[in-house]
Amino acid sequence: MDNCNKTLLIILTLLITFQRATCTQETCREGRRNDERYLLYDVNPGEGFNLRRDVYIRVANLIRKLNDVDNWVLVLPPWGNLYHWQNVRPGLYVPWKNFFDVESLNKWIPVTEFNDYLKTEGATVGSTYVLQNYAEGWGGKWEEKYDKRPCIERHNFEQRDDGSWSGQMWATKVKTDNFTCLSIQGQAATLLPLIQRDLTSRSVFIGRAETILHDEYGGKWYWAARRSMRFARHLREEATRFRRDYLGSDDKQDKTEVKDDWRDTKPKRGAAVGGPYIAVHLRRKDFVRARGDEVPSLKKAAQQIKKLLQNENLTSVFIATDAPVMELQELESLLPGYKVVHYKPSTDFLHKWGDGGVAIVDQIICTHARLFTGSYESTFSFRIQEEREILGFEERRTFNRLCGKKSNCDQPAKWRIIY
Ligand SMILES: Nc1nc2c(ncn2[C@@H]2O[C@H](COP(=O)(O)OP(=O)(O)O)[C@@H](O)[C@H]2O)c(=O)[nH]1
Ligand SMILES: [Mg+2]
Repeated sequence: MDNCNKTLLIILTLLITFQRATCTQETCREGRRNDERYLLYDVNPGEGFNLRRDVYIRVANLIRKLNDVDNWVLVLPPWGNLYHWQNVRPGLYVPWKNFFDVESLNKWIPVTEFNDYLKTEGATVGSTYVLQNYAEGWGGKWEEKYDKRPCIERHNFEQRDDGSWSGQMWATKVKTDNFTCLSIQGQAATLLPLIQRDLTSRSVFIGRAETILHDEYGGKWYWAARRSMRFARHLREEATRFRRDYLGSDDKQDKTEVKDDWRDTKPKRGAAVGGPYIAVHLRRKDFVRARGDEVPSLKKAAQQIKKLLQNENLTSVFIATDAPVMELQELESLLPGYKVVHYKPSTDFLHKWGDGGVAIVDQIICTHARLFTGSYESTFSFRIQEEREILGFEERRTFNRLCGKKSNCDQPAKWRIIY
């Protein structure tokens, strides 16, 4: 090699090194490494926002394990069309950055939005697996297994003349080379050999991912993935303003300040005090029918709220609820002499962030209360309890729920944070 070529080579190497060293999550993706592979997943359309957050943790920790040897990126399934979100137009899907701090997620596993995936990979996926249970059931004996089986439920993929398949993924028509319905019983890691052996596909889509269980519910990795799921800044700021203006609550006084990076945030149990209000998550709508005796009447709810306020020596109660306005007004009338606070978004906020954004602001406000009480078996309430564990509240101020018919009802299980 002559000197001129040598110099050129050195300059080129330097350029490449420099680009690697200075890239951010987004720019890296454009000059991505060739061995980078993508895992896409989705959840049964009937499932709500807060179970979906739980499924994210299962899949995130699958990526973590895959990345012991490979280089996988998780594609975040767009949000939309959820049963409860009536103000979000059907057919409209929104990215995770509307609700979550994606940089924070990236500190646990590499993630990318579906839109960005489409830009770099196009509307194609190597292999698609739609998960399902075994048609014949468990067979009485629990073993981890999966098998290719005929599809039990209807799906929206069809085979094309060239043998490949085409189907809808979040309102985008996507081509996939292989399509399989996979009966499975097991946890996220049960899928490891399946994905690791699929060497021909650069990308894999897992449908109905809620079918797999957690590898380790409530363990160290569970909590790491959970802590990485910080809400988007604009939602946190909206909640902060509301707490300050209507509830006399701020992080410094409430001792709920957190570090910029969730990995540095490890408060001691009991360090968090919370704002001068109690918060109630009063789940109504479908729960009134489906959870019958476990859901209190409004009168019973008001009695329990009064008691909690008296115990805490407080006069303000924040109500997060999916109840119709009439029910909320009735509850308010049952609490005379107390300050009943409810978050109502501006039209602008609702237009921008939809019902999902409003629900998150409600959750953040509940998270910062002196004491929280939730609703029986509501994932919306469970996620608030987890957020309070992350902030370092005393257990007795977090793991509570309103009783229905039976006044001395069982209280929620305590899923304590682990670092
Ligand atoms: N804004 C607001 N929405 C709520 C509240 N409770 C329930 N919702 C709505 O109803 C949905 C509840 O569904 P999900 O997340 O599945 O929780 P779960 O059904 O209670 O386990 C939420 O995603 C919200 O859209 C609340 O207190 N405030
Ligand atoms: Mg639900």
